[in-house]
Amino acid sequence: MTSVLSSTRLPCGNRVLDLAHTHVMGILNVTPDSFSDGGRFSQRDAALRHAEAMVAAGATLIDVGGESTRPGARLVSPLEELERVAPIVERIARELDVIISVDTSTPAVMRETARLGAGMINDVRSLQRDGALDAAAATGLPVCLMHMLGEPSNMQDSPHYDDLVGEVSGFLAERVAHCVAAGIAVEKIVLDPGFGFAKTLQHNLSLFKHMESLHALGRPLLVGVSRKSMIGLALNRPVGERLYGGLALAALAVTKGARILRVHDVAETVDVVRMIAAVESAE
Ligand code: 9MG
Repeated sequence: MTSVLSSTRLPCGNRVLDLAHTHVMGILNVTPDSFSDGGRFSQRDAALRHAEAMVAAGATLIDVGGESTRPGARLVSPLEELERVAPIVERIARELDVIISVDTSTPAVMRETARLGAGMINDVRSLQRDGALDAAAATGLPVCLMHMLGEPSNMQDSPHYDDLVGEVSGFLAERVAHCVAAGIAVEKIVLDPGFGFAKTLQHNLSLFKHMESLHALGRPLLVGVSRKSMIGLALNRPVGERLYGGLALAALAVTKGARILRVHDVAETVDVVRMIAAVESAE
């Protein structure tokens, strides 16, 4: 397995993530349609129960997001996003033993959720929104920078690359430089190729195949492919039938050195990670 990390310890608020091995990050979407069978309070209870189940299944991080990043998704206001995310972050921080990652590009959400106990910022826009670099730096939290071109509303409009891996790597290297200039220590940065973001099926497959090239950037990699259309298109499967394809990619990602897997199906993915670890640790 490939590893060029100078340190494997990633401080995430009041917890430390040991990146010597791969972790599973459970996805917790708190958009209005995610837990839709009741009023706001029962939706929050349902979200908390789902987080609790993912932690029991072995997730060491929970990624809480209040804005959909699917292709064509509409933007929500900072206030609406904060109202969705903040109460859940606060309750998870109080009630569960897990690192909370907040999936946001919004400076006010970064600042407030850090105050409430979040341990990581996961920004699909790589801190490119006005004020995001400064807000993330002020929290002192680690950040996940992801490759995407454009916005979720237009990113799938004929994406084109002359040198896919070189351009993804160059983009991430440039974002790392901006972070460091803004006062975010390089040791606090996690990188993500951004599968499904501004990429065709062939782009996604090729980037996955050559993922190891991104280790040259010297930072841990997070991979998110769970239930995504690259599985649907490769196997001709609707979203409800993408588990086995996703687990195959999870296993491949681990062997290619990914340190965090962002997934819906936590228990199944934890088994994949543990099984690989059992083989790796054999004589
Ligand atoms: C929020 N979100 C959806 N897909 C994602 C992915 O692949 N990586 C990261 N970091 N975040 C994602």
